[in-house]
Amino acid sequence: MHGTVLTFGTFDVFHVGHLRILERAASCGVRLIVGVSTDQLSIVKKGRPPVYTQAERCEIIGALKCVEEVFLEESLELKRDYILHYKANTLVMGDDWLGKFDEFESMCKVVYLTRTPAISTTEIIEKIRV
Ligand code: C2G
Repeated sequence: MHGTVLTFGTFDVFHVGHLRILERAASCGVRLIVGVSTDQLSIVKKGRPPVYTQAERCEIIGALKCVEEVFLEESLELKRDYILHYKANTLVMGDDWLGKFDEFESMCKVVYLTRTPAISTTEIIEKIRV
């Protein structure tokens, strides 16, 4: 357990599934840096704008004890640049991305952690709606 851990996400309508993966990611190293997807990238990934703006999502993630630093993730194509820029030793992602980032194993350790079942921003929005 050493070095810088990097993870990415939209983290919209923050919930314990997000918290758990961030705390587990943080335990993989000395410091956790989080790339929070811009509103634009979230629209590309999810097909809808996030409920919380990028500024609000960065504020929430940045306030977490287990997070040392946050930055805006502009594109899914910039991971190599982000890994180099932050000199990350470990890239952590939820296992819904299993295998998708194996190409970076030449640069850093790639760890896929199991998602927390039965909770998602989409489900929360649906629950609130009814
Ligand atoms: N997550 C989780 N359990 C849940 C929901 C989400 O562990 N119930 C994890 C996801 O696996 C991801 C992180 O929380 O690692 C953030 O989830 P999203 O905000 O949905 O992020 P995503 O759209 O997967 O963005 O470059 C990668 C992308 O930006 C990742």
